[in-house]
Amino acid sequence: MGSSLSVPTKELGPKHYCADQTDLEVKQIAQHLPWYGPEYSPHDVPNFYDIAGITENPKVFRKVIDIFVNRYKALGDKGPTRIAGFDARGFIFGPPIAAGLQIPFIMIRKVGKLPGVVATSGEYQTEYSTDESSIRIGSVSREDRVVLIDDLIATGGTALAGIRLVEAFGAEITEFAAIVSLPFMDGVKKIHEFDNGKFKDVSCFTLVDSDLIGPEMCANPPAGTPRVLAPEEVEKFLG
Ligand code: HSX
Repeated sequence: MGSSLSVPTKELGPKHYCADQTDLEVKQIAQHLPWYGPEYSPHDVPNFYDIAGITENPKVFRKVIDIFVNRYKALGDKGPTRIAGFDARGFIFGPPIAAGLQIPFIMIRKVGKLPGVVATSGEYQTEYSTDESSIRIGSVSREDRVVLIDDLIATGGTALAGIRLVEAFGAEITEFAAIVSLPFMDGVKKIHEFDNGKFKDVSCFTLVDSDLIGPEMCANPPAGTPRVLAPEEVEKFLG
């Protein structure tokens, strides 16, 4: 059974929303988002936010899912008919939200992974890579209303690619949502300003601003700790 948990929302600009960062639930979720510096992260970014801090805590994970489920339940008849998750970490949050709403979950996959006939976005830049996304023909139709979900929005490149793809199917976009936002990277602006404002009416909602995740959440091990271990080295490392 889900809860009725919801968090107050603030409007940052037209169609740009975030959870109230002073809300205690939001603060608690932020306390489950450790970050790693470049030496201990898979990418060369100053702060790599690790949503494993949420998924490894069932109560907090549940809260995050409930917040999104209740946000979209509240739309009633106008609520989404599909949740679309981004490869890969949108695949962690999307399915339980879709299951909670009893609607299908669909995959926005990196190119070259899906079977069948696929629509692809073309290449785009993200915070740290060049990617290309795809959706299988048949997973979404022009009758659908779609929420797109990812773990994090930085430059907005990934979100924009997904929005362009879903729009190509003729579906209505209910919202793009992410758990973490890096506000200084202006990802939502990129979405709203694309192609002379073609997606200016796409609602964007994020739960936790990176500003709320302070230095105390740095999870780097002591300097000099090896970054990668072979299986036979693990036992000795653990001591
Ligand atoms: C990360 O980059 C996240 O999981 C998102 O999928 C993506 C966000 O970056 P950006 O496209 O907003 O720059 O891997």
